[in-house]
Amino acid sequence: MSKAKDIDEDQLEVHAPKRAAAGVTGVRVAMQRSLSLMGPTRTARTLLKLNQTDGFDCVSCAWPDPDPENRHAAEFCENGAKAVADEATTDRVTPAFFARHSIEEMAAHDDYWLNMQGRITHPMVKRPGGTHYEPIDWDDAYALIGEHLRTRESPDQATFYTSGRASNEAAFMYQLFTRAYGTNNLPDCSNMCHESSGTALTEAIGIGKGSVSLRDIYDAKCIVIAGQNPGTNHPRMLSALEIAKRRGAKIISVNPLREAGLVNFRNPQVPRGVVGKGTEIADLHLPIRLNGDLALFQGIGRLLVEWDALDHEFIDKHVDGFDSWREHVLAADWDEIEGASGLTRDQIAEAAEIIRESDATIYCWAMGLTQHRNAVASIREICNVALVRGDIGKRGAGLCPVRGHSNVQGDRTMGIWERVPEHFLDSLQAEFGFDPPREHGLDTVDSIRGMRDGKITFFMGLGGNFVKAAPDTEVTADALATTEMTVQVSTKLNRSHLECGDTALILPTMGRTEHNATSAGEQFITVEDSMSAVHASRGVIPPVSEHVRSEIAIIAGIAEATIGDRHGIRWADMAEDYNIIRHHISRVVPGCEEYTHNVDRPGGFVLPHAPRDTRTFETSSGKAELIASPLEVLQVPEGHLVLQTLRSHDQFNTTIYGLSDRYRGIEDGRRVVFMHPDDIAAQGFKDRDMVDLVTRWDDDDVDRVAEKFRIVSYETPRGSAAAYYPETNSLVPLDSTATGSNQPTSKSVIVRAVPAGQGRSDDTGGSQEGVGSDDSHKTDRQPHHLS
Ligand SMILES: Nc1nc2c(c(=O)[nH]1)N[C@H]1C(S)=C(S)[C@@H](COP(=O)(O)OP(=O)(O)OC[C@H]3O[C@@H](n4cnc5c(=O)[nH]c(N)nc54)[C@H](O)[C@@H]3O)O[C@H]1N2
Ligand SMILES: Nc1nc2c(c(=O)[nH]1)N[C@H]1C(S)=C(S)[C@@H](COP(=O)(O)OP(=O)(O)OC[C@H]3O[C@@H](n4cnc5c(=O)[nH]c(N)nc54)[C@H](O)[C@@H]3O)O[C@H]1N2
Ligand code: SF4
Ligand SMILES: [Mo]
Repeated sequence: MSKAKDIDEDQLEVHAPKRAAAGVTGVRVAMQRSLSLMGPTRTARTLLKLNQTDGFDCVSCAWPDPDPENRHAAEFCENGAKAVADEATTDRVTPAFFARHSIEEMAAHDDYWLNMQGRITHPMVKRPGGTHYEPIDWDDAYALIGEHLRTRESPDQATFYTSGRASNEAAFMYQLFTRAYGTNNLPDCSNMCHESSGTALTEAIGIGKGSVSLRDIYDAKCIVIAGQNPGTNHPRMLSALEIAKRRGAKIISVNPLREAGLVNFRNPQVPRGVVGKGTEIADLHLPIRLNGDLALFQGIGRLLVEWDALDHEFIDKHVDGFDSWREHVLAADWDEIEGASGLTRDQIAEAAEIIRESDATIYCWAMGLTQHRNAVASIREICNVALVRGDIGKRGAGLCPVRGHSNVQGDRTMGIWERVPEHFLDSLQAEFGFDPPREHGLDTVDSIRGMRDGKITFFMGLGGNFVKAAPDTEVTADALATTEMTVQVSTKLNRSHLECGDTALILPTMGRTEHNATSAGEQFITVEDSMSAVHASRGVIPPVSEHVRSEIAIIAGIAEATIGDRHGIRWADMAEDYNIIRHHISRVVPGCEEYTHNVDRPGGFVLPHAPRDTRTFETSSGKAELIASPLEVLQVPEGHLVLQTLRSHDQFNTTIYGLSDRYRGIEDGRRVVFMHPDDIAAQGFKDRDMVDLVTRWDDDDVDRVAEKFRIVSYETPRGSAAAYYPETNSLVPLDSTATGSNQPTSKSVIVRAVPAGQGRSDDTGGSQEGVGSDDSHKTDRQPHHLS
């Protein structure tokens, strides 16, 4: 009956990596996937409305849309189409499916199989001790949740996670419910994504969001792209880079890997891209060692100071802390910089030279920067360089953290944040007349600790796949299993339905592709992209089943069953007429005055951003803050590698669409570890050998193991390895987080490879060449940093 087979890793094929991204292959793959999952009618109905002003916002990444007058008829990329096909699939997971498959049996399948079963059609419950999910009425489900939440000793025993696909309306209602219930425990995927960016930017410029628009990208003279793989994760960014290139911009790529889209791009939307050679994107590629970015940007800073290539007028007027930063970078040691970055002084000078020549530079970054222990310091260093060049609040220049999930930025704007500012809580209080909790809540990592330690007994996920997205898979799974109740609002089956609490609910929801009518008529939702543009999104196809509900209806149902009309909040009315939610938003959320009106015009509106709009900075000094950070160098013991955990071209986070990481040449398998040929040899292995990956975290003295990975010889700096997320999440220790943001360090896991089968044995240390005695690994085998 099942629609897909589990992955057979023996089918793995390894080809030479591709140099160019997109082109006809991208179009072909997108169409094939769409037709096979959705059929021709749904393919046409959805794709023609994808990212159009009268259609729906792409469910994949947060890259912005061009102005309404400049949109193509096909304003999407291969991976946007795959995401739509994945949601709008015609396959269904029905009560009969759950009757056939016990939880134990489903758990024996892999994540690819789980997702391929299709869309969930009915609310389901697993009762304590149950082996199967059974159908449950919506009202009974709400009552069960309400009963549980009302009988907690403290609201802080519950935690409410959000994944970044939730609409602004759903997010606003969810945080309202959580706070009206009495807790700020609002962890979200952002805690694992751009938390480090938000922290660094708020300290540096007073606002945690990027400062550029799409027009700025077109107008930039130089664009630095660090720790980001746009060809796969933000594919239409390449179209914008192509425009910038044609207008003369220089592009610098900072990445351990030579990612296809950064090297060459064949735009499938223009004939020359389909048939021609495409556009060479990067003018300079810096193959940086993992976690070398702090050193690189200090090196660039040092050269800019030495060359006096600084915007003194801007610094005098707008910048605080310049003198101490200047002293600091002038003292930076070139040997250390070269060692930490793996780059030569000449390479760094070449980059600095391009930045010096440009009077408008944009700095883009993503997970390659945010998921390290010193991530906040590294991003601060990027801000430092941008600020001393005056590259903010002017055309063609600025800071551009490229967001992941399509509405992750909007969810934060709407108050999904365990540490939301006081003024937001004041507005909430003024609007709804209750006293919201003021104490900070728990983020993702602290929620896991809370569950593990028995302090949290209830987990709810508004979307997402918590157990696979979070670090330390086994620890997180055990933590969820200790809870009394887990509630997952989901579209598709995933591991978080199987690693669950005593009572577990699956509440199936409509996706963004589906149109949504209530007794008050057709409804639309709103979203915010990575560049602070907010606009409407209207679904176009019928909901998967008459039994699924919108996220907004589900939140309203749970709220009514839990707190009823305690604060006089009109939950049911909001769920009928989303304009009521938008009116509340307009009075609570800064920058959203006239929200109802502004979101409903083509292209929507752009939220205010003081540094971008007026070069003003809402920091304590009233100026942009330069901060000098000690140059930390990741120390890697002999025989060990730094492992980054990244995305293939055929997945969306924990959702595995297929088995083709086309650009990197990997087909029909996912358990691979990319290594430099010399590292392979030095560790006594050969290409394609099967290994286990082991990491030792001294804090708990536990070896974490991920088994059975094929070694693939790859162009990556020596000492820097790579493997796919989420297969490697079991290696990321829960307590290994970024200083200042508590974000898991998924891009710098210190591992050693051992022959397959030996990872779980007691004494793997001794079997490794170049690794000291057992005593030595207590001090050597974990990441620590020199100051
Ligand atoms: N198709 C698709 N699109 C997506 C997603 C998806 O899974 N699939 N996920 C969405 C989400 S939630 C997010 S957050 C974004 C993620 O978008 P990305 O951040 O592009 O995602 P990753 O695959 O994690 O890639 C990280 C990149 O950083 C590089 N890198 C790793 N470590 C370092 C380092 O220390 N320094 C430098 N300079 N580079 C480094 C890697 O080689 C890789 O190119 O994409 C979003 N879009
Ligand atoms: N090792 C490692 N770990 C990482 C990362 C990494 O790079 N390396 N990246 C981190 C990052 S950047 C992120 S953002 C997180 C992602 O963490 P999450 O956001 O938690 O994970 P996703 O895989 O995006 O969630 C997929 C699930 O969302 C549900 N879903 C899809 N669409 C909808 C919808 O419209 N509504 C609802 N209610 N549910 C829906 C489906 O059931 C699907 O199974 O993972 C983080 N974890
Ligand atoms: S770039 Fe991102 S938002 Fe745009 S179509 Fe592609 S996946 Fe969707
Ligand atoms: Mo993300």
